[in-house]
Amino acid sequence: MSRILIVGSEGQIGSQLSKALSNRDDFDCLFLCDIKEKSRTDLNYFKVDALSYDDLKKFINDNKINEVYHLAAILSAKGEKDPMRTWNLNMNSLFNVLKLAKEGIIEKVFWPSSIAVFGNNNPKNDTPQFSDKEPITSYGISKLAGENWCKYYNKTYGTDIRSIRFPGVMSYDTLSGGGTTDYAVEIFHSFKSKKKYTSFLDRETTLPMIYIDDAIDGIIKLMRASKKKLRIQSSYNLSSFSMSPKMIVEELKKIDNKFQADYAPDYRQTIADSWPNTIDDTYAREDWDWNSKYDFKKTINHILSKLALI
Ligand code: AKB
Repeated sequence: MSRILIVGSEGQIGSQLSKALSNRDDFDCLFLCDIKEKSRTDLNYFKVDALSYDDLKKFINDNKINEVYHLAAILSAKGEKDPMRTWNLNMNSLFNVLKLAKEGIIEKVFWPSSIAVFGNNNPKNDTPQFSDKEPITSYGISKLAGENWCKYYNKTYGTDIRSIRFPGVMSYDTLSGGGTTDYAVEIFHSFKSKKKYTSFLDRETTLPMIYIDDAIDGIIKLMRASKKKLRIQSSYNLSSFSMSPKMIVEELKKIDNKFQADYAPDYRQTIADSWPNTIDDTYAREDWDWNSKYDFKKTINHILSKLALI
């Protein structure tokens, strides 16, 4: 049975993954860690710096952890404010986890990559698994390098590192914090507080997105899949639906026609323009039965009901 550690448990994905895992009974023990003093949850939380190999190793050894979900990262937009800090955190924390896997201290790792690995030279629609990758952000460069290192460790040292290239994740309670797709979470909070929302992406900018419940489901499915079936050793393309800021505004106006939004694209527009519009996720569907449950409308309705807005 697994003894699980979520590194970066207080972030957008970590906070929901810890809830989802704590409701399951197919593992022995769940530990959460992050660099914050306290967790927002009442789960088994510890402050551990993933950049310290010694601290991480001690924590993992002391608690006999064998499965790690390494989610700590600086995202695309925030990453551009300090590209070297982004590279340092994203890569060196991953190297620490990879090293522990190589040493046989941990048996299985999940690590998220992103559509940010793509750049301007791949097809924008149904971007294939093996398309060109010329990321334009420090975050994207770190995710692409990380993917290649995961593949290298799996092939060279026989480790079991699994990964998904996430689209923008839509959630309702934890903001993603520093992403180019954050508008899709922020807008609901403006709507709730009856404030006008100014989108930092233009109205028609269409990006691949996924609802948090589907994202969590994808992680758990991939981690529970048979290793023999996994053809992708780097990171799996994953798709759910695609949408633009205008599409959300139209849905919100149907509920309250006084809701106002305008558009003031900033540096994040260039990042969004370099990313795919839609993703081809055939490998994920074939290898581990990936199928999303939430389309655009269902996602909007779920978020609105979670925020008690409908
Ligand atoms: C971001 O916008 O940086 C992230 C991502 C797509 O990886 N949400």
